[in-house]
Amino acid sequence: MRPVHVAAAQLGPIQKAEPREAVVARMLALLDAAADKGCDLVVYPELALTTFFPRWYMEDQAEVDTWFEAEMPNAATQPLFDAAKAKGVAISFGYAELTPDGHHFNTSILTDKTGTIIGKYRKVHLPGHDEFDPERAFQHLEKRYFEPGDLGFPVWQTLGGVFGMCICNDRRWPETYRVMGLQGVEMVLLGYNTPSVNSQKSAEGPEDRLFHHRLVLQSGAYQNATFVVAVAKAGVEDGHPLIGGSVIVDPNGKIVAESLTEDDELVTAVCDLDETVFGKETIFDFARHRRIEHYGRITSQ
Ligand code: CDT
Repeated sequence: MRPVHVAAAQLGPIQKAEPREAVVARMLALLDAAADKGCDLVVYPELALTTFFPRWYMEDQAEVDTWFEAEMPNAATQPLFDAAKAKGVAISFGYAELTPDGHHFNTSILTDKTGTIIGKYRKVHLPGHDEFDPERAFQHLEKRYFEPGDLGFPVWQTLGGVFGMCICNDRRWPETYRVMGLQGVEMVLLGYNTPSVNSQKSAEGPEDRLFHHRLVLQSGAYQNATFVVAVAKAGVEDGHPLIGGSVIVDPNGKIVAESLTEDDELVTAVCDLDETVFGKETIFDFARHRRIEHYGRITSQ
């Protein structure tokens, strides 16, 4: 048995005016509750510290940069790292990263149980558009504010297993899971901010959105024999609804725990990483069964 007691720490909405310190206080409350339950790892959403700012069109780069973190930890988030260390709980969360040389990424980090950052991932699949689009019901300007991640899809050995990260739209792409699967990933951590309606297709509402969300997580988990922990920022941010549906998925593709609300909520499960072994050694033994001579098109176009 290699049990990892994991908490998906769903966050309810964060309004544009809500300061990072107030959000961190909410994250600390979830961390405390998770520690009280005996969790080893707490996973928070994508862009956990602020509202989902890519819905807002901005021309002034100085204004854009106010949504980014130039250091991690920083003054606002240090209490989270301190609490993680004090409680002996590993954490993972997403934020907008401004690098010392001026690059902008949609990033997530993973710490060990001492609050030390051991892993960083930068979102590869950036959805949306880079100019104001009057045809859309609302904007989704990730391609304007972020560069595609430059770190690939690494995995990290920690908590007795192999962990990977991806962010929101990445979860819709089979390549995301497979690149980590090929490195033996046993638990994929991901946060998301998914609008409840499609800005270009009003008929696609929350039911469809939640269906596609579960579909990709469950298939990604099954096809790569890995746990997947998917954590929402949910609810209505300044009039813009985001789906909930935070889930923990096992290596059979089954949902073992799911959120019930669109508010701050803890979803927990004890995941035995040894449950990944059967799939990895049988139907998804990649070394024995994959036929890479037929897959060239995947990376050549
Ligand atoms: N944050 C994020 O990646 N959201 C996307 C919305 C896609 S619609 C432009 C998602 O895949 O959920």
